[in-house]
Amino acid sequence: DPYQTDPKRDPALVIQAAKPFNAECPLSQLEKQEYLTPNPKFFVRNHLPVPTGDLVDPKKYALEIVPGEDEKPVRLTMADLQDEKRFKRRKVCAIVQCSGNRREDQNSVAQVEGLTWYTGAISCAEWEGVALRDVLEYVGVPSDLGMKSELEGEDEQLHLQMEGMDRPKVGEWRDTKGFYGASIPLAWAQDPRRDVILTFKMNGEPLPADHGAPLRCLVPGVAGARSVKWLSKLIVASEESQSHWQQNDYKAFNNSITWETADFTSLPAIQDMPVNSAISAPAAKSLVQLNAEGCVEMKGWAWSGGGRGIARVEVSADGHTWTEAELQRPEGQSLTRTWAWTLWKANIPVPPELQKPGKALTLMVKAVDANYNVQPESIESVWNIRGVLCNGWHKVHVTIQP
Ligand code: MTE
Ligand code: MO
Repeated sequence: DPYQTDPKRDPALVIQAAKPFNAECPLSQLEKQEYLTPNPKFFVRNHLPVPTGDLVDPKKYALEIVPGEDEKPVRLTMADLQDEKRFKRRKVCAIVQCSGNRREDQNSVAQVEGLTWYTGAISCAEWEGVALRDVLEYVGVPSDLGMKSELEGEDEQLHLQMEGMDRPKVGEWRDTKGFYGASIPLAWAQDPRRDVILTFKMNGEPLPADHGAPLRCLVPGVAGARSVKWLSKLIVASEESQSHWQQNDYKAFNNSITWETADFTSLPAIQDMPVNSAISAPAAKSLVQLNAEGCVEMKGWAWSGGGRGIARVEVSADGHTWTEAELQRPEGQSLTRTWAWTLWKANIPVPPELQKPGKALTLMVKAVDANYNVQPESIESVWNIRGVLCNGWHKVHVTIQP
């Protein structure tokens, strides 16, 4: 059993698959509205067994960096990376969200393929490490190389490929290149505004095994899949990562495409994520109490990719009249460069005709990001075979306390 060496996990995590281990942040944690998710409650998305042994031993670990085609690889040890005279320490408060978060809502339209995530394939932490751009510059990659390559057009665009140490067995269906891999445009990897970091600390503690120890590349604002854990290699390349997860997964088709008609080469890999939000309290199917003003208290999170902050969060009990929620925005992050989530709460007035014990209520939320992108009303309109990027209005069905 290749999973027997996996780390011990907090029993409060909501397990969606045991081998490989996949579990969401529990609603009991989300409804507390703690800005930083404690490490043991942070959701886990693993495609393979957690690597063990010398490979991940910080004393023996080395990151291999290939600064360009036909260039000699450079190796940096943990001591090199943690040498503060060489690399300035950076801290970034950022969300990781799986592209499949809220997939369960798509299943309610028609069954999709993938883990049945509810609303908890998202968590937020403070990541500490060194800037990827500093490390790339140190190994000789000119700091404007990525940007210049983009200005020359699509064919010339350079990419930063990342490889993990978790490896599928040879011959398994995911054995495209023999490792978990992903890539981002090199221009983003080098852009100081994008805050991409090589991280070895999470919420002030050493990076836990499940989240990529000893070293992870944390890419804020994009699909979780691009934040490669157990990082072994970085490559500056003229093409994207050819891994299964960059090429043949994590793409969102139109809702009439089937597995038979899907052409994965026709769409870009998911990177910056769309605006999304969800209700953390009250829980679905729960009994709710009205307060003296005839309102129900609602709480939740909102987030958008690409650094776009949240402009507005609205809640409703009828889908026609909307009440604005009170926002707890990430401290110190501008609305044009926000990587963390916006937590919200609201007292939502219940229509008088529904203010009766035993009445069924549907509570809903939608968020608007700083670019005025808004969540679509229907789940069906964004439904896709892989169940990714589910960002229709989030709804919970509850009953007024009899
Ligand atoms: N990196 C490696 N090496 N192996 C993986 O399976 N899963 C990715 C990403 N990085 C993965 C990985 C996916 S799909 C997601 S959503 C995030 O890690 C989850 O990060 P977390 O487990 O720290 O929450
Ligand atoms: Mo993911």
